[in-house]
Order: sequence, then C-alpha cells, then structure tokens
Amino acid sequence: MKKKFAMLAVCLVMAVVAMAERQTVQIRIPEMECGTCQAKVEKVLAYEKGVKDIKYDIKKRTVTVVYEDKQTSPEKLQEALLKDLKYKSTIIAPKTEKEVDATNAAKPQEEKKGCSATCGGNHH
Ligand SMILES: [Cu+2]
Repeated sequence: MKKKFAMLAVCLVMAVVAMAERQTVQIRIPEMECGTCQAKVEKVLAYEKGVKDIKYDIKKRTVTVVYEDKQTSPEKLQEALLKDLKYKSTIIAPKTEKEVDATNAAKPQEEKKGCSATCGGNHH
C-alpha cells in the first residue's frame, strides 16, 4: 500500500516538473569578487521566486541560474541584484563554455576593483 502511494507521489512530481518551463541563464556580476560577495548574491537570488538552482563561478564572476520562467525572469533577477546589492549584472547570451570564456577574456581589467568598494568582505 505504501509503495503504491510513493509511486503516485513520484508521478505527480514528474507531471509538475514536465509542465513547468525550466530555463537556465548565466548572469555575469563583475562585482562578485569574493566569498562574501557570493554569499550576498546567493541570499538575494535564493529568495527570488522560481529560482531552482544556482551555480557560482567567482573567477569568472558569473552565476548560472536555473529558474521557472513562469515565476521569474533574468531581468527580475538582475533587478533584485541591483536593488538589494547595487550589483550591476549582464546576461551572458552565449551559452557554450568557450563563448563564455571569450566574453570574460574580452574585458578583464575594469572588473579588478569591483567588490572591494561595495562588499565588506575580507579579500585575499
Ligand atoms: Cu567581495
């Protein structure tokens, strides 16, 4: 009996997952320079509706967010970052690793000072 119930639950979950549209977006946050920045960003993004998964890459200053497109949008996430942290961000359109690397390599200098001004974190 219990097994049947579990099966039903699994089916329900699968149906819900299949219905919702999951999207992935990569957002570049030049000011996310250390663990403290990351923690701040995490707090903001994790509380946003519809955010399912977040991956961070501090070296590249990017976050990769999996979200439900019915509940939020990359623009809303950017807005939240700007409003709560004053972190400007850009959406990285190219999706392959190589393209992302190229985007990052294109402007390495201006990011350098980034977070020390805005975050109270202990850098290096
Ligand atoms: Cu920082």
